[in-house]
Amino acid sequence: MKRNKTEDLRAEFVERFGREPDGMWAAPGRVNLIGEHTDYNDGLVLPFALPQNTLAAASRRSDTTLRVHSVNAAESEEFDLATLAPGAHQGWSSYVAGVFWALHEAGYAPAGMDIAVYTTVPLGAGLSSSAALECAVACAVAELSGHQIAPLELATIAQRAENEYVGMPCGLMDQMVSMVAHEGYAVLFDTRSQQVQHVPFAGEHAEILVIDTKAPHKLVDGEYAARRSQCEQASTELGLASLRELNDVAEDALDSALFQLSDDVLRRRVRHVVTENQRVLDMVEALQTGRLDAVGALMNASHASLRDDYQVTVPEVDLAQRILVSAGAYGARITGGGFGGCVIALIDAGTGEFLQHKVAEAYAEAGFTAPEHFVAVPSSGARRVSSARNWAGNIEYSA
Ligand code: GAF
Repeated sequence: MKRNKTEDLRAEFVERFGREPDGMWAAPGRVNLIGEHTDYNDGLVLPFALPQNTLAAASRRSDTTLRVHSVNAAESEEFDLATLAPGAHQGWSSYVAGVFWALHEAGYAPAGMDIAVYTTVPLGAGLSSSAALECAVACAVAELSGHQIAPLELATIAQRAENEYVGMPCGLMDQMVSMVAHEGYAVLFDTRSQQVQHVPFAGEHAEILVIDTKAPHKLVDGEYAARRSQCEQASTELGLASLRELNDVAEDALDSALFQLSDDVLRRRVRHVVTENQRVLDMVEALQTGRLDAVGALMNASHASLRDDYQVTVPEVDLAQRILVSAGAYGARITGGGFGGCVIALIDAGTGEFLQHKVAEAYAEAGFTAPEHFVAVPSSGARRVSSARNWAGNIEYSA
């Protein structure tokens, strides 16, 4: 029988916990095509799910103990569900425990559980490995505890785990795309109305190349929180419920808002958020009409805005973006929260190796760590990948 990662995780689960898992769930990481730092401003985002995902194998227990094992970290932890408290501990297991805590806070009683997790989402690369972990665990725990929870609510519970238990004030984009994505589609998510539209992504001629810059992630959480509070301060100064309101009114509303603001940093942040929301809408239209040049131009404009106004790029990221565009990509931009992480580029299918080679050359010349790369294919959201009755047979599972 050919082994694959689900079978490996099952074997690891059996070795750790001495019994079969009741089931296994998968939830993906993501790239964001456009709409960056808009999700905590009631704005628009357009991510798609990666084929790389986190698997959670789980079995229900009859007590209130939570035992978790991470294959990637080669570590195990044990908690009593009755004593979970935000901020009590850190590291990968806080994302797992946080989901139990947030489910409880939302009025759902999670059962005690044995869980083993394994991920193929690159860690710390801005591809949303945290949300993938939260969502895989949330699906497992909800189902095994006997709760039917709609994807939007489960995504919100996962976000609450990250916001309040882990202490990272993220928006809802990453959890939402991880829960609801469809293969071949990007997810247009309006974080204000909470409406989702599935937008077909590209065709056979174009693809998304992901360059993992390997730039050391420094100050990520602190700088992210600072951006978020600057946006809140700007909204307060402008008397708005959120910056999204500036997209609802006449075009010159942005100019007059910028004029009213007290300092230049706030002006830059607001200009980024408002123009980025418009770029999301323009991107959807460009995709729907197959105008790859227009898609590329919007990616470049988003990158410039994130570099100059939102100030979340680093030299490795800017270099990769420049090289990709000058070597033939339609457009390129940083994806995710920033301060390192990945750059994505819209490219002609089959040109990825050539383009990544150009970036690697430039990195070597600049003395940067060698980057990694892959072509991202829009993939499915969270799902159960196996059922208990499959475990005994010679069935191959795929995640
Ligand atoms: C991180 C956050 F988790 C998201 O909510 C989003 O704000 C993103 O940064 C920036 O667009 O991935």
